[in-house]
Formats: sequence, structure tokens, C-alpha cells
Amino acid sequence: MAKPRSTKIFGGRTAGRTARPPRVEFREFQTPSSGIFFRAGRALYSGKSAYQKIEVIDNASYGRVLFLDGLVQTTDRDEFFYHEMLAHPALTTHPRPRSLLIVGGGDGGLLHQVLAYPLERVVLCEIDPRVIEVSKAYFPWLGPGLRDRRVELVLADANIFALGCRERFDIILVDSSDPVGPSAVLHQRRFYERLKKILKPEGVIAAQAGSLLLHLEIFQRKNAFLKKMFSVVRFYLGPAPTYPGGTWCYNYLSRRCDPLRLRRRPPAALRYYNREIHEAAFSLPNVLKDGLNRA
Ligand code: AG3
Repeated sequence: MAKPRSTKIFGGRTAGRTARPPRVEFREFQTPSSGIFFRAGRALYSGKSAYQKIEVIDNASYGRVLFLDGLVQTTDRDEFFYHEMLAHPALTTHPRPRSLLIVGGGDGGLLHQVLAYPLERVVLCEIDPRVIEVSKAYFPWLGPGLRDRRVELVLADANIFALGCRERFDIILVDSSDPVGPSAVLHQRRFYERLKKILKPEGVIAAQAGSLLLHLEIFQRKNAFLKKMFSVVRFYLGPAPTYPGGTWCYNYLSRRCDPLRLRRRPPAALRYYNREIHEAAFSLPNVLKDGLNRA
């Protein structure tokens, strides 16, 4: 698939004919011929870091939207679907989670979810310091999370961090970007081998896997190598209204934990996740079941 990108279109059909200020459209091409757009004023932030293009806009319907290399990462309005589904299935099924590693997640949305549990230590491993700075300025979740005494921020490529890391974690959450493009390495066998080495024997990995509609072939390959590495390899699903295809897939990986044995209540006041959602999320539609069986 061609690399998606965001395009800004200055002006609109009414430009030049009315007194309205020019509007800007920020677009993600989710496929070469389709995508999503957000109208906004000028970007609140737009810059290029050593790793990627970073943009933050304010949209009347979705609030703050963060793009990395033109791909929507998070919006005020719908981030809870994704962040709750990446955090809570692992955290409610692990017998006694004390330490947790987040891979990526520099916007802080996932960090906010996990800090609601009585964890002792949380490491946030983000490659791009500029994502941290920009998110601190424009997303309210990040500042307090980073000031929490339990949190250590490591600015590093997770692939390299995992290789040299001597610590073992109870839970690892992979909040990467798409399985195609620059973050593809975070969906590959070598990376998972490294993660397995820094996971405690009874540990759980939950990882964002990609779009149900667009990444099926990648899931087939991933499932094949994961099955050789972990005795528990499950996919689960959740809504992601602003991501390609609208339904997002996650992996639950463990050597010992049963993803359907809930051991504790999730924090109060979540907006999507609950016990029934948890159980339902592991029921897979035929398109995914059949696709994975074929691999
Ligand atoms: N990480 C997953 C983003 C995937 C979105 N893909 C896309 N828009 N093509 C999100 C990071 C939020 N913490």
C-alpha cells in the first residue's frame, strides 16, 4: 500500500467569496484512494523532529488531534476507545501487576490509563523527545503522568532498549504506530523475541496490532510467529473511529495468563471498557478467525 500522508488544503469552496477566514483541511490518506479529514484553523503545532513530522490541530468535532507523519494518532474525542482497550485487558487479567513497560505512547494517553492501578513502577520508552514535549503542551494527560513518582521516562528506540534491558516486567504494552511504514519493526518477530526476554514468566504483553479491515495479511504472519513464542496468543478487538477501518485489533500474549479470567475490577469511570466488553472483545468475527486459521 502506498504510504499514507496528510495534505493540507488551504481555502475551500467558499474561499475568496465570503469573509470567512480560510479553513485548512488536514487529511490522512488511509488507503491510496480514501481517508479521513479534519477542518481546523492553522496547526497549533507543526514541526519535524529527528524521527517524524508532528502536527497538532484543534478540530470542532474531535478536539485536539495529533498526527505523526500524517497518521492520526490520537484525538480528544475518541482516544478512550483505543487507550482503554490497550491498557485494561492486560491489567485486569494479570495475577499481581507491579511493573509495567509502555513501548511508544509518548502522547501519554496510555500512561494515564495505567496509573489508575496500584503499580509500583512504570517505564515509558518513547523514541522521540519532541513527541513528549509537544504532547505535554497540547494534551493534558501527559504532564501529571510524567510527574508521578512511579514513572520513569526512557528516551530510546524500544528495539534497542529491550535488547540491553536487565529488568523484567509484569506487563508490557506496545503503543506503536501502524504495522506498515517506519514502525513496522515493532510488529516483527525479532522485536517480540526481545520483549519476551524482558517479560516475567507470568507476564502479559498487550500490543496494538492494526486495522481489522486493512492489515489481515500482516496479522496472519504475526500470528504464525507469535504462536511459536507464547502459549497464549489471542487477538481482540475494539472501536477506533478515527483509525483506518474503524475497528482496531490488539494482541494479548502470555505464557501463563488466561485472558478471560478477570482478577480485578478496572478503575471506576472508564468510558468504554467493562467486564462485558472484555469478554466480547475476544470473540472474533469470521473474517479474522478464518484469516488467522488459514495462516
Ligand atoms: N498508536 C496507534 C496509531 C495507529 C493509527 N494509524 C493510523 N492512523 N493510520 C496510537 C498512539 C496513541 N497513544
